[in-house]
Amino acid sequence: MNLQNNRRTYHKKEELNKKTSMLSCFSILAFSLTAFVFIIKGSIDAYEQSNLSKTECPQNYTDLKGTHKLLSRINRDNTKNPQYTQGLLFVNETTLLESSGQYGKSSIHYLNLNDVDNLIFNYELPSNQFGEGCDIINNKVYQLTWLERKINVFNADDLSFITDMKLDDKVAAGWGLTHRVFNGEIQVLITDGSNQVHIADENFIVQQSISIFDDKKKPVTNLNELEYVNGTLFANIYLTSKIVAIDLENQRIIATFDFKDLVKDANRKKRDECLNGIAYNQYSDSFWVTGKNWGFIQEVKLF
Ligand SMILES: [Ca+2]
Repeated sequence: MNLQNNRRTYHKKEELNKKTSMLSCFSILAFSLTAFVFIIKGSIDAYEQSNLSKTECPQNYTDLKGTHKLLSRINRDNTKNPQYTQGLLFVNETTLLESSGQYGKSSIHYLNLNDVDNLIFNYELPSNQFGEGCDIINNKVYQLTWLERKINVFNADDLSFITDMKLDDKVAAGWGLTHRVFNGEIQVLITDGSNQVHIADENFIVQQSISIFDDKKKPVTNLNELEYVNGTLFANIYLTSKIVAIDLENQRIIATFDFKDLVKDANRKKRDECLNGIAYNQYSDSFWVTGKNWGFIQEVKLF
C-alpha cells in the first residue's frame, strides 16, 4: 500500500486546463487551493472551538419525539460519480467532509453545499480498502476502513495522507465514527455493526463499550454512521430507513426517526443503497442526511 502517492483529483484544475496554459493554470490553482486551505483551516478551528459550547444549542436534543420536517434538498449527480456515503459531518457553515466506501471506489473529500458535485481535495483510497466513518479531531481527519481495520489519518487542511493506525481489537470492524467532549476530555465514539458504541481515548484505545437496547430490552444492532449533538448520539441503522437518538449514559434509545419518505425518493437500485450519513449544522440547528449513492442531500429538522 502506498497512500502517499498523489491520488488527489482537482476538478477545478481539469476545467482550467482546457481554458488556459499550464503555467497560468498552475498559478491560479495554487492560489485557489492556498485560499481554500486557509478557509478550511480557519473554519475547522472555529468550528471545533464552537463545538465546546454546543450546550447553547437552541434545541434540546435530549427530549425528542421522533418526528422530522423536511427543510431543503440539494440534488447531486449520482450517475457519473456516485458517492457510497459512509461518513458525513460539517466543517463550517456550508462545507461537509464525506467518506465514501466500496472496494476500488473509496475516497474522502470535502464538498460545498453550493457545488456538491465538485469533490474538493478528493483522496482515493487503495482498491483493497473500504472506506467507512470519518471525523475531524484537532485538525486531523480520521477515516475508518471496514474489514481492513486501518484508520487512515489525513491533514485536515488539504486531506494529504499522514499515517495509518490499527483499529482496537475490541472493535469488530470499522463502521461509524464521531467524537464528543465529555468531562473536559475528548472521547472517540466508534460503531462496528453490533449494538455497541465503543468509547475510545484520543489515541483510539477503547476504554469502554456500551451496549444499546430498545425499550423492550432488545439489542439495537447495525449501529452505523454517527453524529454527536449536545449530549445525544445519533446513529443510522444499517439497511433501514431509521436513525436513532441514543442516551449513552443510560444505554437507551431516546427516539427513533423513520425516513421512509426520503428512501422512497432515493429510487434505490440495491438494498444496500440505504439511508446513511447524518451531519449536524450548528449554524442552522438542522441536520443533513443522505444515503449510499443517493442523488440528493436533504436538510431536516428533528423533533
Ligand atoms: Ca456524521
